[in-house]
Formats: sequence, C-alpha cells, structure tokens
Amino acid sequence: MQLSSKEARIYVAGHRGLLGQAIVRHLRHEGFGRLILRTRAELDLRNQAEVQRFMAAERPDYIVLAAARVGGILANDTYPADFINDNLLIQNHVLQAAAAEQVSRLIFLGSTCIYPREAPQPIPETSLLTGPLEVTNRWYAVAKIAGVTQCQALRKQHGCDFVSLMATNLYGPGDNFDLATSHVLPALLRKFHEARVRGRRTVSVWGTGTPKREFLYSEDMADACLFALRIPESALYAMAPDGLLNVGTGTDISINELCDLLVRVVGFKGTIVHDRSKPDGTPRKLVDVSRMKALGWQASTPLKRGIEQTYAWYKTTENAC
Ligand code: GFB
Repeated sequence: MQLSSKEARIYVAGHRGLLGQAIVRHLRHEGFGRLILRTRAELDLRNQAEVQRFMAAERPDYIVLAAARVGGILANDTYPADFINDNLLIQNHVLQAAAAEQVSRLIFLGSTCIYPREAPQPIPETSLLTGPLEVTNRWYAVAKIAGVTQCQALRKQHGCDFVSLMATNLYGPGDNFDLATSHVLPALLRKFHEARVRGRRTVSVWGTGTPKREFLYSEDMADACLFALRIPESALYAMAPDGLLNVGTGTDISINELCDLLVRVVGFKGTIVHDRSKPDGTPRKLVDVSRMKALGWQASTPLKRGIEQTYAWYKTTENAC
C-alpha cells in the first residue's frame, strides 16, 4: 500500500506521548483515516506475545515507533533499569513483529544522546559507536543504539525498510511537566510560571546553565516523521546507507539563554539560582542535519514561537496554577 493512498493503515505506537500526539494530529489533518492506536492499558508493548498477536491481527502498512520510556536528565539517572529494560523490550517486540508482518516502512525514533559525549559538533550520523557515552543517560542511549542497530540488521538480513530518526530535545503541547521526570524546557517553563503566579522571587535552575541544547518543536518533528515515511527508498538509503537521519534545527543555545527566553515569554521578574548539586549532563549535542536538508526537510518553527505556543497550551491544563 502506497502512502499516497489515504487508505494506508498506519500504526502509531506511543500515540499519547508528546511526539505521538503530534504525529496523529498531522496524519488526521492530511486525511489518513485508518490509524491504528492502542493505549498502554490496551496493549503492553513489553509483552512479546501480546505484540505478536496484535501485529498479526492488524497488519499495518506503516509503523511509527514513538513508544518509549523517556524523561529528563534526573529521570534517566534515577531509573536506569527501567530506561534500559523497557526500551529494549518495546523496540525488540515491535521491530521483530513488524519484520514478520513485512510492513512497508517503519520509522524508529531515537535521540541524539546515542552519540558519543565527545563527538564532533555538529554531530554527523557517522559518529555512532565511535566513543564513550554521556554517563547520565547511557542506559537509555544503549537501548536506543540497540534499536538502531536492530533496524540495520533487519534491513541487511531481511530487506526491511526500517529507518531511524534521531531527534534532538523535543518540546511542545502535551509535554510532561512533572518537575522530577521532565526535560528542561517544560520544567523551567513551569517553574517560571509558578514563580510569577505565586510571587516567588527566585527559581532554581539545575546545573551551571552552560550546557547547550538543540530544541525542536514536536510539531516540526511530527512533520519530519511524515516526510520520512514518504522519501522514496532509493533516495533514502543513497543519502543514509546506515538508515540513520538526524532531525534538529541546526542551532543550539545554552540553558542560561533558554532561561532568558522563557523568562521573557512567561513574564517572570525574579532571579535565577543555580542548583549545582544537579548534573549538567553532556556539554553539547548539536546535530548535523545536512542529510535531512539534502533530502528536502527543514524545521520551520522558531524557538520563541514554539515556546509561546507550548506556554499557551500549558496554561489551559489542570496542572497550571
Ligand atoms: O532536558 P534535560 O533533562 O536532559 O536537561 P538532557 C538538559 C539540561 O538542563 C541539563 C539542565 O544540563 C540540566 O542540568 N536543567 C536546568 C534542567 N534546570 C533543569 C530542570 O529544572 N529540569 C531538567 N530536567 N533539567 C536528556 C536525556 O538529556 O535528553 C534523555 O537524559 C534524552 O535520555 C533527552 O536524550 C532528549 O538534554 O541532558
């Protein structure tokens, strides 16, 4: 089934997550009416027999594997076993079942933390497995490296069209704003918001504020996923013989610069206190986006606009004070 047909059956694994939600919105907006979606309660992707039964019954044409255990620097460091176990199980089961059902294309989602801590910046896809990983998230990174490698192996041995997209730090409406487990952007957006509303004079920012991160709006990432589903196979693997495509904006900013932006959007008037007992993580992980650019895709949402839209959404949620 060609993706040009709106009848294509597309399974979005992880459709309740930040990226999954955005992908479903994009697919529906484009008129795809035969989406296959399962909540965690309906289908536990860590259970191989359940996944095999589901996949054999549904037989999707395309899969976007956006289901994963994800979280910010502290969650990665606090729950290493959950991060490595759950991700290995989820991806192993879905990839194997997808190969057995011969889906037309599968998009495997990973993260730029798979690259070595000291990789050259911007980081090309060819840096994979060339050096030691950042320690705070190596559990998650090792799982994702296994997933990328499994996609390569399934392609080599069985001809599976499984492509891996490595996303930079995503943010957007529907993100996790839990301060203990979230990524930096939603965490600080919430902290500045609550401080302003409650009249607090200081906000705690973890680490030194000097690490740099590349932030990508979840709607742009969803757009990249749909784009990747459509790239003709010959063009895709000519550009990415290893089946890996970095997806980012091409620019990064320091955590301190991110704070300046958030403070302006939220209207916080107090001061920042750095909590140096918390880890900085990797100093920088800007990715080389030239493969995606050459294939014809670029991010389109400026960071300030993305933050404004995320903040507008956050204020409508029950969690916002
Ligand atoms: O987004 P984040 O949690 O994860 O943190 P990573 C990025 C940077 O923001 C670190 C600083 O230097 C943090 O110390 N930071 C400052 C904060 N204040 C806060 C705060 O209140 N909350 C949080 N969370 N950070 C993750 C990986 O790394 O990135 C994942 O652990 C994944 O595996 C993801 O790859 C994209 O960018 O360091």
